[in-house]
Amino acid sequence: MIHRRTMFADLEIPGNLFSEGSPYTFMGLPSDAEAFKSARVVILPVPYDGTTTFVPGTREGPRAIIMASRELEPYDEETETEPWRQGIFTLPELPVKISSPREMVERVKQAGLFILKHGKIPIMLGGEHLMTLGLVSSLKEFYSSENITVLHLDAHADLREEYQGSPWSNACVARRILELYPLVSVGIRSLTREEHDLVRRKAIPFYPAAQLHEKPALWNSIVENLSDNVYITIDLDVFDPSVMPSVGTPEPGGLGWYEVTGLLKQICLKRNVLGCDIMELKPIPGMVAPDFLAAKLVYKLCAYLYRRKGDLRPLDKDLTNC
Ligand SMILES: [Mn+2]
Repeated sequence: MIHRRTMFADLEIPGNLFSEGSPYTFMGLPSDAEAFKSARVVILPVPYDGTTTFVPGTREGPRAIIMASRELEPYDEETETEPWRQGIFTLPELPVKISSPREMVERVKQAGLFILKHGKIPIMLGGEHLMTLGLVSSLKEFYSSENITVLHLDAHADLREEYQGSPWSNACVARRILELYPLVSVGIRSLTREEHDLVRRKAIPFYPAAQLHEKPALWNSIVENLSDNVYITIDLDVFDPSVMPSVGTPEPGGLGWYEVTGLLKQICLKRNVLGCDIMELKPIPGMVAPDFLAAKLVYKLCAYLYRRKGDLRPLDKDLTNC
């Protein structure tokens, strides 16, 4: 067993970027240097909930997902694959800087650049949704292509310009992302009048949960609104609270398991997925089903991603310090 610090020294990670962190890995898969080299997917746990305003606790999310992942069946019956064989490597938890959400976003960005530089697909586990901005920022810096869309699965529009006096809040994450890439929002059922006006003004492809419920044909048009390359961000409150109660701001009328996984499968088949995140798990002690749902969702994504990565060209600049 190679000690993590030694391993990361070999991989030229800045010494202070990653902590010793949790000893746990997704599905208990190996965490040595060889496993990193051969992995296609890299899991980045970000246990941060510094700007959460209602009920904190998503800092426990990544660890709960990783713990639950140990109960996953390695074989995926739907795709008839064993997704772990493509290599799923789990980084140690990203050290948290609780006092500065902006600095935390920057840390996520640096971790994202590290993963992308090594030719891997990042899957971030949260933690609060603002951290998505860090990973999306790493795509912006790494890829030369503008041909990227962010698919946003969420109960909330998160399009506020600022919230409680700060632009660095969960409630603003989609607005900040929109400053970087086009956005497609799915499953929304809570937003302000101003947010709704913005959706119309900017003609954001927008799929409220109620409309998807009333017109199932709408599901097919979601993929058509995505560009060739896609980043997928999933706030777990997009699911109905009956299957996903472990979130800070539950909203009735959410999506079901097969609706979400069916959409993800279509996207992975028809588009090039550059990275994903699964955010906002706030574990409820003693209730394992939601934690397991989140773990299985990660594994489903790995199964659907089990295909050739496209040939996006990284930006022609020096990223060796990432
Ligand atoms: Mn939300």
